[in-house]
Amino acid sequence: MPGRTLAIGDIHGCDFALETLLQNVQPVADDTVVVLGDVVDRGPDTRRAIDLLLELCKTCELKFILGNHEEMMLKAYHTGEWMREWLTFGGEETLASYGGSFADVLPEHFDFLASGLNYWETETEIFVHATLDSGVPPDLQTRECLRWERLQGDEPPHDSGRTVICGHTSQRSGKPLVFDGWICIDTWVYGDGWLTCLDTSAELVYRSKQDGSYEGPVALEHLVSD
Ligand SMILES: [Mn+2]
Repeated sequence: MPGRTLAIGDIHGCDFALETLLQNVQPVADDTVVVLGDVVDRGPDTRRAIDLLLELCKTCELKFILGNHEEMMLKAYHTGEWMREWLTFGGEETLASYGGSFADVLPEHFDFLASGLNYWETETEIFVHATLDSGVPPDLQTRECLRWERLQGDEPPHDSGRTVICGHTSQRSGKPLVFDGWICIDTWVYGDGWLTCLDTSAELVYRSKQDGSYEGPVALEHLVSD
């Protein structure tokens, strides 16, 4: 039996939500976990969230997609550009989790962030942080589209016929946004929402909160936003 494909939405430093989710979903060697980006910033412990993902790499296949927050952090680190913006949009919490400065960030954590993909695809899905231009193949998308643009909810399905699984546009309902050809699973864990994991073929949702709350698995169709 083939393994599961498990997409996880924006983690934003919510280490305990991630730990709770992984303890319940229990990825095994045949599973592929797709982390949709924005692992860093805003929440209380980015350092520990990345440690948990590095640990997870030893258990199963992990695909990490780069979010706009990782893009900001890497740009601030390498060039000094965007530093003010990044610190304002949650970078301050990230640095605090390491001890206060870039010098405290572990080299293997930078390596992990730098390994981030623009997107990842299967026969049936395209996984991306923010959104895609429906008429353009994934490898020709702009970085603005891949990591920055907000999902409006009325985009046409992608020309490839594959379902786009994305994060970035936080759903304050705490529920995935589902419409024809699209599933957004950024469900606002750093706010008052949930961290969502979607088993894409079974269409099952597992979700957790930073306070350790957990629900799942629940059928995706029972959870969709209004
Ligand atoms: Mn984002």
